[in-house]
Formats: sequence, structure tokens, C-alpha cells
Amino acid sequence: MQLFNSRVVPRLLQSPNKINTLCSKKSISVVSHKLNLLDIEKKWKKEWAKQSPFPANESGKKKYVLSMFPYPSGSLHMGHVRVYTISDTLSRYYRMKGFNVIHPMGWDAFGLPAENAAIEHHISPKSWTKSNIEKMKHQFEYMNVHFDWDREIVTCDPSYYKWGQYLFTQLFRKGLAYQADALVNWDPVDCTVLANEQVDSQGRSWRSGAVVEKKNLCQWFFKTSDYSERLLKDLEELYAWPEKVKKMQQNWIGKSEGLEIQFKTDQKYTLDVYTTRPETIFGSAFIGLSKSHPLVQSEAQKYENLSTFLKSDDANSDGFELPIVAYNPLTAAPIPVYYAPYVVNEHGTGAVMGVPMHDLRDFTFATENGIPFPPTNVVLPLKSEMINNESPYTGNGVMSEISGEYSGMKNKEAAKAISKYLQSRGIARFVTKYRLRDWLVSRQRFWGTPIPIVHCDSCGAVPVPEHELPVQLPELTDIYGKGSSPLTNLESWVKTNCPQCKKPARRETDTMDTFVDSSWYFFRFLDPKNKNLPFDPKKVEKEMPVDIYIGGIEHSILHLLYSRFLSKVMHDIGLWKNDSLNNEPFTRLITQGMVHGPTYVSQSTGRILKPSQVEKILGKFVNTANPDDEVELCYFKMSKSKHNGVDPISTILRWGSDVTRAHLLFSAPVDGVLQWDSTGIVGAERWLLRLATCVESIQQMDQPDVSSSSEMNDKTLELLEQSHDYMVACAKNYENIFSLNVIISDSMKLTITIYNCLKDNASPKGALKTSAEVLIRCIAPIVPCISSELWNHLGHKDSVYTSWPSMQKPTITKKRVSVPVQINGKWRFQMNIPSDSLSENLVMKTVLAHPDAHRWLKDKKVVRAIIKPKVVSLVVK
Ligand code: ANZ
Ligand code: ZN
Repeated sequence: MQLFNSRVVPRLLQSPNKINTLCSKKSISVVSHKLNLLDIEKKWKKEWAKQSPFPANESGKKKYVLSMFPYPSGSLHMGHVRVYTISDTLSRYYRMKGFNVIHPMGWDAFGLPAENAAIEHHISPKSWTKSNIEKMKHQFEYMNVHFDWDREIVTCDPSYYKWGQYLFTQLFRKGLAYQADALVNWDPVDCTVLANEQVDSQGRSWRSGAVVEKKNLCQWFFKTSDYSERLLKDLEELYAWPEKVKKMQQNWIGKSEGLEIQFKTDQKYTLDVYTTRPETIFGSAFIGLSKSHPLVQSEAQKYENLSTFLKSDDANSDGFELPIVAYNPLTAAPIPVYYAPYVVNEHGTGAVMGVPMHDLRDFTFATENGIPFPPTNVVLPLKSEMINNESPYTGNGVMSEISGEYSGMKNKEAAKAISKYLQSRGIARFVTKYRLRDWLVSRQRFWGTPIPIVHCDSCGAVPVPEHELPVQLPELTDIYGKGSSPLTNLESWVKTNCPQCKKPARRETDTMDTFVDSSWYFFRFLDPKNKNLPFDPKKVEKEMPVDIYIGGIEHSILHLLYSRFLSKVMHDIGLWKNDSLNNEPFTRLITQGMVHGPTYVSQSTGRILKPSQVEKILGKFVNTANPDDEVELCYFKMSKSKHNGVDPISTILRWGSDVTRAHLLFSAPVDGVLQWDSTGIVGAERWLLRLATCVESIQQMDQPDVSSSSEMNDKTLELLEQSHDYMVACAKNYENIFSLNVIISDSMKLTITIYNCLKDNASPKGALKTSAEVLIRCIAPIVPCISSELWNHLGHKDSVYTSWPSMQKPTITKKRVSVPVQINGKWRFQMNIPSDSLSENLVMKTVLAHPDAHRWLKDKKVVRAIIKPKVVSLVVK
């Protein structure tokens, strides 16, 4: 294959091949040949289809590199290309380093889009999903990512979901999967239940955007709450996770330690409040109850105006005073009791003691509802100027005069003493609360793993026995209607017999949340074809935990928390063990940043314009339809609605996968936002072409490959030194992962150095070749095709991936140093002297031989010479 245009390459070789430092610096013009990167790619893809470029390495140390598997939507987007380029690059690097790399890929194939597409187009979700998988696999080929396809998993395949069902029955038997009535989030558009986490802060569905309603339905749960403490504590094991992700998990689990205190009332009830600040009890001005607090509910039965009030708009911050008086257990002061909308049902006891002087929410509520409270602090800041009566004081300090026998104590000590006292009276207890709720796993949808339960009138919920698994989804080509799963209407599927008493019974028609499928797939990757167990514990114990897990920051909470939970549960059930990391599944987590696309925003309307509606005039973007309307170029997350998506496949078809990969990695650190700039991609291409030019020129030098250090001038030594340091830095940056972009900028620098050395025609072939070889091998993980091609060009028959480069640091770091020469205290000229020889004799010889010496010395005599490493000073007369 003709890879170089022969018209151009010889130009670089016109200068004599003999090493001659004195030869005139012949400059070469920038070589503008056309190396066909796309042809090179075709060639190597064909080659690798026949034979893998990676040396077999069963005995190497394992390295499990995992990127989050995708939902098969049908097309890879830039975010996918980014994450899979990172994992592919790392897996290639570790292969070169001699590791036995596991780099699997599969499909998170259940879920709503397939079902919605099926409803819309009357096709089966199975065939829709299957054809999407085919398309995306093809796109992976374009990207040139190398996965262990023999480990491929498709979660909608019965051979996979059988084991999800098996896990469900195991959890059920341990009491970790249970059914309960729950006030659930109901998405009225998608007609399904959502987990709390799938409802955003404005109460809208994460998927359809509809305002979520509350419905009381019988649902399946996993008892994640049993694992709250372990999930929290074991975050400490995860030293190689980003701090911010650990913090998010910690907040999600939301541990809070406090006191439950009983308040007596003027009626038969007592009210338990939950507080983390018991010492502020002296300032409690009211009791606030949540909407579903039993007292609020029972009062609503009695008073119609309360029940109407409760049904009114949720956004209302008004409270409702109940006809009940509570008594402060320490001071016996009577305090009013309110329904308070800001008190949430799920936290604590759903009842708070409101302390307006020390808590902002209490302050706002009391002020807005006209609840009286004296403007006196219970806790005084140590510096009195910090008191501001406009807002509550939430810090620490000393107990004020209104706190009786506790006044003068530090508030934390007072809190302890008060807790102790209230406990001794039997009206308080210490409690630890977690925000983490049980995981609602059932969904009223068709396209998911059927929950393997049979409902029997006599035996209740009975798990399907293992030998009857999988409970297979029926083949449906037409999914009509929403609301309940189409399974409910399929009598033939629903009707069955009870596994226990054999009487007629009904199958559960809910399917599992797809987060269940994605919470253990990385175990199955290690033993994907096992027919007897979800996985062989021996294999898993050898290869878990995942060494590097790469994925989007948007999965920082749920997916990772659920995966951690199931890993621990599977350990407790006895399916695997890994004590070194407390059964945590992921040693290191890399969260890659978003990809943002160029977005054109009209300055006059604020609307987003399509690129075709924008033109650049005199360096400014304007709206084509209205040239007075200036347009600002911004970067936002790529999306259809913003007209800023860039199709990765057409980019690859135009520039080739090597160039696309290099540009992607170069444009931002791994965890940073990547602003996709299509105009910049040419820089990556230029770099690779320049490197190719250098290699070709080196190869055509008519010299032996090996050169001894005695032949080397400063420039060459510098080149070798730079190459060595570059190689060391590359390895560090690959291990660090976040700075893959630095590898490319360093590689560009080294390419320029090699190019300049060639231009200067001052370095021996051996040295240039060594540098080029180091460079090519260091970038092989990023640009597989061009590096393989150039490696061949340098005369190597083996694969570029055979090993990571090694080279000695040149022993003479620098042969000569530049030293200023002063004559009678004034700087006169610089001269080069050997750095290791400061003998007076040699230095003086060099000074006198210098072309400038004559001008300054003329016939004067040197009376004294002071020779220091950094300066030569002569006194002359
Ligand atoms: C009195 C008090 C005084 C409070 C003070 C705070 C500051 P965490 O750490 O999040 O658990 N609280 C308790 N249950 C609540 C509920 N269901 N809805 C809303 N707020 C609730 O916070 C515990 C604190 O949040 C509790 O301590 C309680 O207010 C409030 F100067 O009690 B505190
Ligand atoms: Zn039965």
C-alpha cells in the first residue's frame, strides 16, 4: 500500500546523511504529504480481525478495566465514545505492561425506550433491542475499541436474567426482598412507579418530566436500609474514589444521630420529636408535625377544615394549628402544636420541636405563622457580636441564662447532660437515623426481568423454585396500552400453580427496576456462560474487585450504591468473598466529564439556533435570517433540542478513529468537561502526519541504526534525555488516568524535537530511531492503527503492543554548558565549555580561542582569571 507520497518524503533526506555538526543548517520546508490515515486503518482492522495484536498473557497479573455498559439506544454518542476511548486506551496500556487485562462489554438492554418504541411502532421490544445492539457493535468497530466480546452480556437475554431472578429469590428467602404497601411516586405520563431517586427536586419524573403523583400501591422492595451503616463505613475503604462521589454517597445515606424526646400534651397523646440539638429545648416555641403524622391524620378525620387544608396545594408553606397543647418536658411551658409542611414524613419521627432562635426553617415557620417566641438565645456565641436577631444562631457556644441549671455550660456538654437526664426520666432515647430508604424495585412494565414470585391464596408469595427459572417473558409483538404491565392482561402467562401447594395461583406481573440488572453485571462478566450459578466464586474471587471502573458522574449515587449493596448481599449469601476491600466491587472509580457541543444562542431572543441558521461575519456570529441579531457561541451538554450534537461516527469516517481518539483525549483532562471543537481536530491529524514524516525520514537515513554516545552532540543528548523522561511521564500519566491529555501534549512536543533534530541533520539515526520507537510505543494505546503502521516502518515485525518501551537515561546529561565571560567586571560574551572540565588550563584555552576574545583582549594581558562553574572572570591590563 502506498502510504507516503514519494514526491515529498525525499526532501527531508536531501541533506547529507553523514553526521556533521558543522554542516550548514539546511532548513527543510514543512512537508505537506498526504499519508492516508484511513487506508492505514482499514489495513490494520483487517489484520486484527485475523490475529489479535495482543500477546497472550494468561499468567500476567489481572487488571479488570471496566466501563459502564450502555443502553442499546441504537447509536453511540460522543459521551459513549469518550468513555470507551478511555477504557480502551487504559486496557491497551496495561496489556503492554504485561497485565492480564479483562475488558468486557455488554448491554443494559431492558428498559423503557424499547417498550415505548414497541408501543409506537408495533414491533417487539426484543427485536428492536437486538437490532440496536447490532448497530452499536458495528459502531464500536469504527471506533476501534477492543473488547473481550466472548464475555458479552445482554441483560434482556434469559441466560442473564435467570440469574437476576435467582438473586431475587435468594434475597426473598433472607427477608431482604419484601412486599409492602407504599405511597409511591406515580408518573402519569409513562404510567409507572418511580423510585424516590428518579424524582427530581421539583417533583418531576427524571424520564418524562411529568409532575409525579402519589399513589398507594403494593410494591417490592430490597432492604437497602439494613446495609446503611456498612455502605457508609466502607466508603473509607475506597481511597481511590473521587472525594466528591464519596461525599454524595455519604449524603445520600444521610446518617444522623440524635435524641427522640417525648412531649406530653393536654390530651391522651404524647408526641415524640426527633432532634439533633436537645440542648435547644429551652427555646422550643412549637411542635411541628408532618402531613402523614398519625395525629395530623386523626385530627383531619375530626375537622373538615384541616382535611381541606391538607388537600390544598403542597407548595403552601402555611401551617395549621391543632387544638392540642404540648408541654416542654424541662420547663413545663405550654407550646402549640402545628401541622407544618416543611416537616417531612420520612425523616425521624415526622415531628420536630421548633426552635426559631436556632434553626432557620423553624424561624421562618414561626414568623410566617405568627407563633410567638422570645428573642432570647439558648446558646450564645462566644463572641457576642455574632448575634443577629434577624436570623437564628446555628453555631456552638455557651448556654444562656434561660437554660436553668445548664446555663454557663458549653452547649455540647449541656446536650449530653440534658440527654442523660431525659433518658433517666424515661422520656428520651438515643437513635441513629439514615436517610437511605429501602430500594423500590418493582415496575409495572413489560420490558424488564419478571419478578420470580407466585401469589397463592393459601401460601402467600412463594418464590419460583430454582429449577423453574428463568421465568421467561412471553414473546409479544404488540404492546398495547400503558398503565399496568401488559403481562397482567396475558391470562395464559399469569395463570400458574403454586410451587408449594400446587393449587392454582397467579404469577407476579411486576418486573424489576433495570438498576437491578446493572448492579451485578460485572460479576457475570467474569463467568458469563455459567449454567449452574450466577458465577463461579473461585473465578470471581480471583478477578474481583474491578480495578478501574469508568463512567459518568450521573451514576455517582444510585448505580454505585446499588452495586455496592448487591456486592455485599451476595457476599453475605455466600456467593463470593473479598475481605481485602470489605466486599466492595470497585477499587478505583474514574468519573469522566461531560461532552459539551458548540451551541448558538441568539442574543435578542435567547433562543438556540441551528448551526445552519448562523454565519460568521467579520469574526462575529450572526443570525442568517437577521444579521442584526448577534449570536453567542456557548457550550452545553450535547442534545437534540440544543442542535449541538456531533455524530461521532461521521467524525470517525472523516478523520479516522486514531485522529478522533487523540482529539477526544487531548481536548480535556478525563474528568473535565470536554468542549467538542470540530475545528481543532485537524491539530491531531497534523501531529500524526508529522510523526509519520519523521519516521519515514529516519528510516531512509543511510546509517547504521546503532550509534555510540561519543557521536552525540548536545542536541542529540537532549533528545534522548527528553525521550527518556517522556516515557517515564507517560507511564505515570496512564496510571494517573486523569491526565491522559498530557500524554498527547508531551507526545506532540517530542515529535517536534525529533523533527527539529532531523531538520538540523545533526543526530545519528540510532538516536532518532530510539526516540521514535519510544514515542510510537507510548502512544500505541491511544492511536492503535498509525502506531502499528509506523512500528512496522521502523522495521519491526512484531506487534507494537508486545511490550512497554524501556530505555536508559543517557549517562551524560549534557556535554557542554554555556558560561558568561566577564572582562574587568563587564559581561562580554558567552562561551561553551565541557560541563565536567573546569581545569584552568582548558578553560583559558577555550576563552582565548573564542572568536570574540580577540576583540576584547586585543594585546592586553590577562593578569588574573577566576573560574567558577557559572562564570569566568578575567582581569586584564
Ligand atoms: C431542634 C433543633 C434545634 C434542630 C436546632 C436543629 C437545630 P438531620 O441532621 O438532617 O437528621 N428534623 C427532625 N425531623 C425532621 C423532619 N421529619 N422533617 C424536617 N426536619 C426534621 O436533622 C435533624 C434536625 O432536623 C432535627 O434537630 C430537627 O430539628 C429537624 F437549633 O430539632 B432539630
Ligand atoms: Zn400454595
